[in-house]
Order: sequence, then structure tokens, then C-alpha cells
Amino acid sequence: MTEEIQKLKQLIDGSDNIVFFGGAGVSTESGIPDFRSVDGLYSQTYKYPPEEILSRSFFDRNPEEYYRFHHDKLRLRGAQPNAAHKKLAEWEQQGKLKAVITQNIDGLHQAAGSRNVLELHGSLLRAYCARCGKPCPADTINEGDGVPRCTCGGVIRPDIVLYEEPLDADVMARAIHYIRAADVLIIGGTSLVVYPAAGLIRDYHGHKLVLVNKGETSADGYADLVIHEKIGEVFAQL
Ligand code: CNA
Repeated sequence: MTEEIQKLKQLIDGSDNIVFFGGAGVSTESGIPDFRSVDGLYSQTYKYPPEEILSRSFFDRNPEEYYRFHHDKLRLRGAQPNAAHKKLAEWEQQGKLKAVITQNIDGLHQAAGSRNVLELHGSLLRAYCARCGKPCPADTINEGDGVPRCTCGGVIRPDIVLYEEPLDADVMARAIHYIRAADVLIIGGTSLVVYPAAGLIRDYHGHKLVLVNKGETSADGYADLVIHEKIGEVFAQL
């Protein structure tokens, strides 16, 4: 175990008020590509940039092209939780971790057993009609191909926050509450460039800020402990 991981272990062992804030990098070891790594979705070539396809105006204008991308790139294909998801669930069960705040939309924290999961960007495991608002089974967007339609004729959409859409104010307020009250804040697997989620780091006022990220982030200088390794591999040692 490296000296940094040993330090993280000491922080974990000594706390019963840990909060975790993470992103796509938490699920890459489960086989789900992130956006901004070299092998992430943003490095691949599509007819339109992914940021545009994943925007509300694009979805409304061109649901066929949106769903081509969705079926090709956003389907979860049986991905399973990895050591990072599992360790966070274990800490919650032990009463040490108060909340997982995630930008992910893959449901893997809940699949690992975490209960208090704040999904800032929604979930691919929920869907509803963009016209009448009726909830629809997740299968309608995650199986088959083409544009799924509601009985009212409207397009069914995933319950995720598309670019140009606001975050759920209640989820955001709860995330701020947990981060402000946290003893140890661990931030992992996020490039910290997508706002307003990335701004949550400023709500932490403690001195036990840990960053576990494969690549560098703009917050490396603020953190009390920085570990540039794969989060699943690090958490498996804790
Ligand atoms: P991002 O911008 O793609 O950044 C991911 C970060 O994770 C990068 O800094 C990588 O260096 C780092 N990383 C990659 N693999 C690992 C690993 N094994 N261990 C540690 N660090 C790693 O993703 P963000 O979450 O920061 O951006 C927010 C977007 C991405 C949100 O809107 C998400 O909805 C969206 N997204 C989610 C998923 C998912 O649900 N699994 C997948 C792809 C994108």
C-alpha cells in the first residue's frame, strides 16, 4: 500500500461522517466509458459533438439522431458495480458514510447497495414521456432501437439532465447540506469541469478533502490528499 493510500485509510478509519462526490471515472472500471479520458466518448467521432446530441434542444429537434447515439453509447449492457461502488456501500452500512453524491446516470451505486444516493444528473434507469410527463418503464429507452413513443404519441425520454436543463433544486440543496456537514469529503473519478455540479467542492470547509482521480484536475491544489490512481484499485485496498 502506498503512503497516500495509507493516509486515506487513516482518514476513513477515523471518521463517521464521510461524504463521497463522484463522476464517470467511478464506473470506467465497470466497463462504462467516461466522457473526457483519451478513450472517453468525447474522443470519438460522431456526426454531431456529444455535448450537442445530449442537449435538450437537440433532443427535441432530432430525437432519431439522439436515440441512435443513446442506443449505441448510453446503454448499460449489464455493467456491474466495481470495488469503488462496493466499498462506498459498505461504509454506509457501517454508519461511516452519510451520502454518495454522483454525476453518474448508471444506477451502479444503488446496485452495489448504497441507499442514500443523490443523482445530480438523473438516471438512465428511469424514463418518462416528454409530452405528457407519464413515467414509463426503463426498458422502453434501454431495449430495442428507434425512438420510443408513449401511448399519447409523445417521445419517451430518459430521466437524465440534458445540457441546457437545470439540475433538480432539491437534490442540489441536499448535496450542499451533506457536503457542508462532512468531516471527510472524497471526490473521485470526475474531471470537475461540468457545472454547477463541479462547484459543490466550494461548499466543503473542512481540512480532509481527498481527490482520487486518474488524471489531474483543477482542484488538485485545494485538496489535502491527492491520489492519481484508478479508484477501484485504490478502494479495493481500503
Ligand atoms: P468526465 O468529464 O468524463 O471525467 C472523468 C474523470 O474520471 C477524468 O478526469 C478521468 O481522469 C477520471 N477517471 C477515469 N477513469 C478513472 C478511474 N478508474 N479512477 C479514477 N479516475 C478515473 O466525467 P464527469 O463525471 O466529471 O463529467 C460529468 C458528466 C459525465 C456527467 O454529466 C455524467 O452524467 C456523465 N457521464 C456519466 C457516465 C456514467 O453514468 N457512468 C458515463 C459517462 C459520462
